[in-house]
Amino acid sequence: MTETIPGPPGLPILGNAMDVDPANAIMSLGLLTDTYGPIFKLTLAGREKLYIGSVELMNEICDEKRFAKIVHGPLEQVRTGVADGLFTARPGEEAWAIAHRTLMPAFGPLPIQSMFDEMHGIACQLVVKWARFGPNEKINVTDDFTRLTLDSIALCAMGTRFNSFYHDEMHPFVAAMVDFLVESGQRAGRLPLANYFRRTAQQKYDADIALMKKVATDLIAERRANPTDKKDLLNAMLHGRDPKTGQALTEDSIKNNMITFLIAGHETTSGLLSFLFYNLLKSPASYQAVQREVDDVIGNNPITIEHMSKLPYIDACLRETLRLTPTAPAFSVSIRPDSTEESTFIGGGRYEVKKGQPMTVLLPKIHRDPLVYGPDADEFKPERMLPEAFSKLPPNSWKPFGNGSRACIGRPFAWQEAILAVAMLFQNFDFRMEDPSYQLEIKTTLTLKPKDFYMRANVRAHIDPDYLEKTLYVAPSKDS
Ligand code: FDE
Repeated sequence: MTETIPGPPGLPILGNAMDVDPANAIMSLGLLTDTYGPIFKLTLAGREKLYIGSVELMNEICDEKRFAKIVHGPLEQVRTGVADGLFTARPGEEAWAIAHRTLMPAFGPLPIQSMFDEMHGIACQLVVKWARFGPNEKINVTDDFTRLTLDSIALCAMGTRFNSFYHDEMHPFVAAMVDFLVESGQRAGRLPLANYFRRTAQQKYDADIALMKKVATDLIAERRANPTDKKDLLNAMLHGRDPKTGQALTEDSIKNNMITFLIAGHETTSGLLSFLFYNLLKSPASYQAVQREVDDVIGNNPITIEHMSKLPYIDACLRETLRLTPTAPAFSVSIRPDSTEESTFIGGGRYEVKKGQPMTVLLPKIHRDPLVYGPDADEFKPERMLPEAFSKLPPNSWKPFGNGSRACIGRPFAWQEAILAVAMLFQNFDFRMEDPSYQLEIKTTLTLKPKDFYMRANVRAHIDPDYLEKTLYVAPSKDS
């Protein structure tokens, strides 16, 4: 039997705009699930949209034979900046297929492993900074992880140093990007005419896009002027050929994807590391288990690529963090555009979905479905993500990297970067919360981050105070 999909009553013209907190869209949508159930509808910017909050429905709509990614809402606005780049391309756009096939190999397991030394070098800058800070300096956690992840993607994928650790201010790309993402989210909630009349906001939006384009254009020009044979992403963009059609990426596609990788390649990983430290500082048993694992597996030895696959507890903590706070918190699908059906039914025939109607999965809700994760679904328990338990999770119940052909291309990159950072930081420091009574607040800029989260770091007692100086600055003698 078909059922009417529930939802809050809307207002004329505005629809349900007042039901979503623009500063915290995903979290306020999650709250609506508590009232209306695992599927509900909202009319936003004149369009009826569905929201999904249970694994049962999620599992059905992850079927790529029936459904495909749809670009709408904030993502549609992000296209103003990066058009048909990988993240924002609509299904069927040729530029996506060409870029996807051309760039996949640059993010395969071997190239990622070959980035280890550069990732390690950037992580060393973070370790030195916090060691020099000493135990009393207040660490702005998300800012320093943003420096780490932005500098890592810029160096490993594009061969350039942003040197964010040597500046008080973040690289100008970051401010332009954050403002661009926030404004994209807000524009999506306004009617087109309302955007047209906001001239100052429009000028700022255009200026932010221009700045990001300039960063990308300069990086491309620099590489063209100083060619290398490094097998990195930028060279794959400039010189790679689509294995299927033999085509190269167009100039526009190169720029759009440079910006896409700079954005996607750091925001989400920075949030992941920040939430991880929050979780560990709130759960002493897990904190100690991470510490023990690092001491047992690595001890005081230099960290190497071989260690990366030998830290299952850190792995589980990262997975559990992305379960509770998936830093890319939603994605949307709809009936495949090449389908001949005008509508279809989900939920055992209960709910009718129309062609072109977006269904947005609310990952923080999916990931806390009590039918899968039990009554303690809201708690941080990395044990449920250890390899054996993880492999037994039902399909599509943990999807922080998205779905199918449109899933995250940067996953192995982000994973190696995160494990390395956690291992190095725990090898060298003891951490504590700056304010032990800190209550988690989430800041949304399309991605999630903890708000106003600070901690302090002491170099661990058994570490020789001169150790960092020696290991980092005394060059090995030529014959050693
Ligand atoms: C993608 C992605 C996704 C999907 C979305 C949709 O569907 O809409 C997701 C969910 C994600 N991603 C997530 C994430 C998380 C983390 C940590 C990350 N991510 C990281 C990273 C890094 C890098 C480099 C990246 N990332 C990138 C990327 C890209 C390019 C994309 C698009 C893909 C295609 O092809 O489409 C993504 N990513 Fe991520």
